[in-house]
Amino acid sequence: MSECIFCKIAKGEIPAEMVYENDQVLAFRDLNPQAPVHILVIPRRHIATLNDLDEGDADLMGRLYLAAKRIAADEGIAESGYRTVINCNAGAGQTVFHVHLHLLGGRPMGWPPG
Ligand code: DGP
Repeated sequence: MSECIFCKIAKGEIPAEMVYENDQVLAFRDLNPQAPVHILVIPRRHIATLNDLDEGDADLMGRLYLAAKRIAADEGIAESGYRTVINCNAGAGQTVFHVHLHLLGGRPMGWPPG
């Protein structure tokens, strides 16, 4: 998707503070952090929303979570605790239509989320 901002970050066309990359997944710091640690983990391939996943994406989605686990350890929040969130569609707060997992930590988290 040539207009997708996260595709542009994945291609290096827009700068981002990268914290992790592999052949399928990359992770960078959120531009508008909601916690001391706020990192977005995304697939390199464009998938607009969770609604667009199919059976063939099961391994890829597992890889997003494995990357999040690794980054949480690197960021020093694995033991204190962290939250992972994927917003799906506007009603849930999705503003960038390229699947991304928010990894948030470094402060106490309330529940339920807003
Ligand atoms: P969501 O609301 O779930 O779609 O989250 C989108 C997040 O993406 C939001 O927290 C802000 C972040 N974001 C938007 N544009 C950019 C950008 O150009 N660079 C970075 N690093 N983050 C961005």
